[in-house]
Amino acid sequence: MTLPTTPTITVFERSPDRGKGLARDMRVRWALEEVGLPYEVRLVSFAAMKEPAHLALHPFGQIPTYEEGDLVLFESGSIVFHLAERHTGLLPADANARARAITWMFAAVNTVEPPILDLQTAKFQEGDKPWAEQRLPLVRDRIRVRLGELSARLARADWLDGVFSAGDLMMVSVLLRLKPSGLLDEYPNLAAYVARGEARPAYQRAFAAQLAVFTGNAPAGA
Ligand SMILES: N[C@@H](CCC(=O)N[C@@H](CS)C(=O)NCC(=O)O)C(=O)O
Repeated sequence: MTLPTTPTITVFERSPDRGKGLARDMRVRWALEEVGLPYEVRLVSFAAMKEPAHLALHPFGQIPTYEEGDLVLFESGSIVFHLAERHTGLLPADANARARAITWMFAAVNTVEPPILDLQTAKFQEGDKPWAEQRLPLVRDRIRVRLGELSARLARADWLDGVFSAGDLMMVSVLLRLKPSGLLDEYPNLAAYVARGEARPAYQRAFAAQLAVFTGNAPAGA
């Protein structure tokens, strides 16, 4: 009998968001908690992420990575998809519903996340440029376009396509990055959607685990 291998993920040794749960290991931790899979955590420094040992796992020198036996994955969306495919709880059994949930995963990282990342670039990497003040409102408006469209589609539903899925896990994770900006509050149904995601026990466990790395107060993994 082959015993299942406990997966190992890599996360920031020092969380730049001070444990707010915005780093992308949080999505992977959340997915692991949703499917009830124990995992181990390896902390990496910014310097170590750019060294050969980590670059062998992640060509772009980032976190998270995922190791399970001889399988190595990077890209949070791909890792969540891998977990959702191999365990129950994150993708519906019906083939069409499953395809739609996967579509929402792609929509989260490919359509909704890019303008949100632009805001972070505009604020933190380009905030001192002379044109930064002019660029920020444009970036915010591009986010509003996407939020307006998503808000219209979600309407009064709890989740994007019936039951909670990996599509919601990815979308909520992406939207959470907007919390400090206040933009989410302009769309009450999206703010409530994100709050529903955060209220899930699996999210809470994942959040506590990532916070513990920052505070040093509790076990880092599940
Ligand atoms: N598309 C990648 C993005 C990974 C990423 O940007 N990771 C950040 C942490 S959230 C990182 O490692 N930043 C440090 C760096 O890029 O040097 C994913 O979803 O996993």
